[in-house]
Amino acid sequence: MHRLRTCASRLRPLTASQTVQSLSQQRPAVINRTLQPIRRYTAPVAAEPFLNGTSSNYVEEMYLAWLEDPKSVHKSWDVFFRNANAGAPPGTAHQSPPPLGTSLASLTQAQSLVGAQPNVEKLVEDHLAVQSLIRAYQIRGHHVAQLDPLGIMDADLDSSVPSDIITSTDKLGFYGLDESDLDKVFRLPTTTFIGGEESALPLREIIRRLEMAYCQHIGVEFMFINDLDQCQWIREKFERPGGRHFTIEEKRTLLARMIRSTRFEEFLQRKWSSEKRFGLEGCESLIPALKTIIDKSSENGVENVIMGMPHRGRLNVLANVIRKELEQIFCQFDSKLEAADEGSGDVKYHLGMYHRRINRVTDRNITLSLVANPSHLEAVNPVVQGKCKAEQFYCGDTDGKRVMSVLLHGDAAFAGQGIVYETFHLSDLPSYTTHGTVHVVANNQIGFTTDPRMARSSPYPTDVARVVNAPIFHVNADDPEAVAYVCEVAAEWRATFHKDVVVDLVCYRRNGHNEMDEPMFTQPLMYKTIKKQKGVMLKYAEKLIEEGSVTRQEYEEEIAKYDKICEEAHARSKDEKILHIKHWLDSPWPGFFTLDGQSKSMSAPSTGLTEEELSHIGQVASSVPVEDFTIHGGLSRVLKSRGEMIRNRTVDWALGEYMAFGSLLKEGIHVRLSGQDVERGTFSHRHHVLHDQNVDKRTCIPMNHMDPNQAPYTVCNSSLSEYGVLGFELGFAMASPNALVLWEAQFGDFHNTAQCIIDQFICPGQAKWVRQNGIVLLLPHGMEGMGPEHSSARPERFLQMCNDDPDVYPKIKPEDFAVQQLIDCNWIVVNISNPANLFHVLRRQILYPFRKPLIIFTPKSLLRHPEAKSNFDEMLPGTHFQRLISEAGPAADNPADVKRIVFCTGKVYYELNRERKTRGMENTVAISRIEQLSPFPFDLVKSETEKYPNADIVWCQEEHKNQGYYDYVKPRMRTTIARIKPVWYAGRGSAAAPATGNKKAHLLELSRFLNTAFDLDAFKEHE
Ligand SMILES: Cc1ncc(C[n+]2csc(CCOP(=O)(O)OP(=O)(O)O)c2C)c(N)n1
Ligand SMILES: [Mg+2]
Repeated sequence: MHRLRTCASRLRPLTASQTVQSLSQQRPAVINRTLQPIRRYTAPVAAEPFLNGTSSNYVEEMYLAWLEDPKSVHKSWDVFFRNANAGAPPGTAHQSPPPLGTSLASLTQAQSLVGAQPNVEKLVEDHLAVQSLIRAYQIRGHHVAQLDPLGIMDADLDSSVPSDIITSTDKLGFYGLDESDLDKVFRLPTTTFIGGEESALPLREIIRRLEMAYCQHIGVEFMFINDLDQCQWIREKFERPGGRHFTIEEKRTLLARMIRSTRFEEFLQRKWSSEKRFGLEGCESLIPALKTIIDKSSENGVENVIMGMPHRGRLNVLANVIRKELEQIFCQFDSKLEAADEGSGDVKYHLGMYHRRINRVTDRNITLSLVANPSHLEAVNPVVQGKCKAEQFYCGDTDGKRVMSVLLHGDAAFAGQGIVYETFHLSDLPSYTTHGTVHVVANNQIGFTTDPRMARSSPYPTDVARVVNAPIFHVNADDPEAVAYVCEVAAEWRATFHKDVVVDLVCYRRNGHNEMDEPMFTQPLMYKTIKKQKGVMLKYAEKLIEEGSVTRQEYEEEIAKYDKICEEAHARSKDEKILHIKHWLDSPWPGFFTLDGQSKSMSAPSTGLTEEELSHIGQVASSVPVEDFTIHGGLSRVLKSRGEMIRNRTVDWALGEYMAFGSLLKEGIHVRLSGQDVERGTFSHRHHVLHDQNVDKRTCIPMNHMDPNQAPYTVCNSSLSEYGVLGFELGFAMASPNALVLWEAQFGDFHNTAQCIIDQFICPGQAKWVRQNGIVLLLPHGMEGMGPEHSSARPERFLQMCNDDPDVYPKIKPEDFAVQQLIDCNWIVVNISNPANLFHVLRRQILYPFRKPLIIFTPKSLLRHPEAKSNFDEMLPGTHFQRLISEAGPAADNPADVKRIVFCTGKVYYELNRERKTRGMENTVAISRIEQLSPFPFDLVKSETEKYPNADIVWCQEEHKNQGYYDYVKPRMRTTIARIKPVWYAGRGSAAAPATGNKKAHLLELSRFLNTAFDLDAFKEHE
């Protein structure tokens, strides 16, 4: 389907005498005009009846010009403004224009056409019409731009032509104009740059220039941006006549890049025709597009580009943008090669990469990394942003001038995946902004087999970007120069405004979804057209040959040169005997590992602190470290009670966390805590940011007043997004091992809206990509009678994904047991029952010479529980994290008398303890707390069970039987005791929901399972 695109071409060409001449006065510079403080004048003219809506803008501009220089406007306006300012009543300020005097004799014939109009009202109306016509192109010109290389689809899914875009002369009627107006000259408003040096143009030329700017191979969508300077900037980039002139050298570079992009895919196709590679055919200009963005950004001072992208063209990007050695890519196609590294690895089109090299265009160093990602489309977006933010943070790049992110998208995924929106919403938040991301959409107008009309409700796949006022440049990907131009503008936009921008490369997909896929089943007509479509490289080469920018011989030589490079790399790839996933690391941590990628040692120093350090941190935590700062009365009481606790050498949960963060900061470790309402803490226990009660927005973070040489502490309330923010923090933690990065869920159950980050990145990240990560998840958890939500952080899900074998007792030397288990595990899952253990586990996270994700189920009622406190003695040098807290009461003194050992974890311990006391069973029942659920403390559980030979074994949990920990611990406990005894269950029965919504039922369930736990006959009948 072709729309009627232009009318200028059908209109009479301009004659020399009609070309534009400037009016007698130069227009004041745009910036001066646009920055005028008075945007709404209040002079009496405002009351004129014909001044409505858009017309008032036009008159306003003229009025401002008249104020500056009365001669700068037409005589009739001069008289009008004089009369109006003198107080003429509305409707009477207008007088017919005086006859042209001799001083105006130098005006051109064209001007006199306008000036000679007998009716000034008509003159005003026509000018207003032209002004709104210009505005119509700026707003809606992209709807008729020629964006689809195939010419069969409308990029906006709408074949209608806006009625205010002039596609035939009769459409001039919409504006009250007709063909006879085409040669009249109209003064141009300051909101357009189509005039270049001219301030007025004949209507015919105005339309022609608007079509050139907005309706060719580039469709610019930007008029929704509510910042005038930004709009003016874009208008200038696309409207200025003459456009971007490419030098011969630039054209040849562009062609060379097209050749690499195209021939790379052809090479893979020749060698491995039946292998999936998600080729770029149909969107080959993606490679020059990315290279242009990188060149331009490097020119503007960027040294480090972090990229994220899906499957489409990924190998090509690795080869031709990141410049991964070709042999490393090719050997991934060799199915016989064995993997050298531990872990299960990943398919080649998911792997990441990191490369530092010289940018040949700018001759500057540049580091490029492509972040490894799962199949889950768009999931990598927040991860890239987090990594980018971290890299900016560590190099002190506070405004994103040195480090930037580039995100690539598919059209269907960009429109369909909510994470795109969530990530956009991080883009301008102080603790999450990366100061502008360049987004590139490989818009092949199809998603797998689904037509865009079935895949989105928005006109373009890119509309989501409008929420953050990002300009969107749609471009026909079969026009490499147009592509290169919008990419230059996009990079400049980012460098100028430090905001997001989108390049929508409208292209097609020459093959099926992958190389084995038949597209004709579902898109027969589209693919018939595609089969006839000449490739973009060929088209561009022919254009350059024809215009003499390159000879055919040079073109063929360039092709032969690149083919040879591929062939030679292919030959070398055959020498590779083994696959190294390590070569595909996107975030190396120099110096953290040994040269062959191992942890430098097997042990960690004690996680304890000296008495002085504990007291000092405690003092900071209980004081306001700045002068004249008024805190809330309730907070004063909190700080006072903290002070008392410190004097008594005790800590509660908040202080345990404080001690861990504070000490790490003092040791130079950056700590970053992010999540919803983390600054105060959802449960109002943390208070890491103090707010002056008398001065708006005056805050203080005592943690940053610890020591002059400390590392900075970042604590930030996040947007209400789990998927986006957890992904972001994971990315932040990827950049350096020397930071404790924590994400806290408001309540643990909300993590499931970030499930993809947990399932695809955190749990298997090291196995897939040999990439360690020490992110900490704080997940408030516990059955407090609050109903099905807000209760369970779903421990069963995390435990089910642990990689330790339930049926095998690990063969590890006793002295290495704890550490080796951690090295082998995919993540650590803990449910901690006291503040000292929280303190240790957080410090251990950093002091160990390797990194593992740490999942902590954190308490709610224990935050203020009088028994859930720890003594300084439990945190002094020599103390450490307790994987299991053994019974320490009377039962431990006479173990032979103990009839039952109850194993449990977390908060239920306090309920069990109270019940045991009530029942007076301290001598007969031992209670043992498993604090580190995974890796399972087989060794400690073993000695604990052996200590009580006459006791039966019970696992007690407050969660329902099919949830919580039971399914995880039971087989491991059975393995530990060589299955000589049963492991009984005391807890809630199986259920669909995590908790009852009825408080009474909740309490009844609690008393029932406590009863089971202490009824020594409870399991007799089952034996
Ligand atoms: C979250 C998610 N859902 C579904 C899929 C399966 N899938 C793989 S590619 C694809 C189509 C993607 O279309 P588009 O984003 O336009 O990219 P293209 O393949 O056209 O480049 C789908 C649905 C996936 N990978 N991720
Ligand atoms: Mg697509």
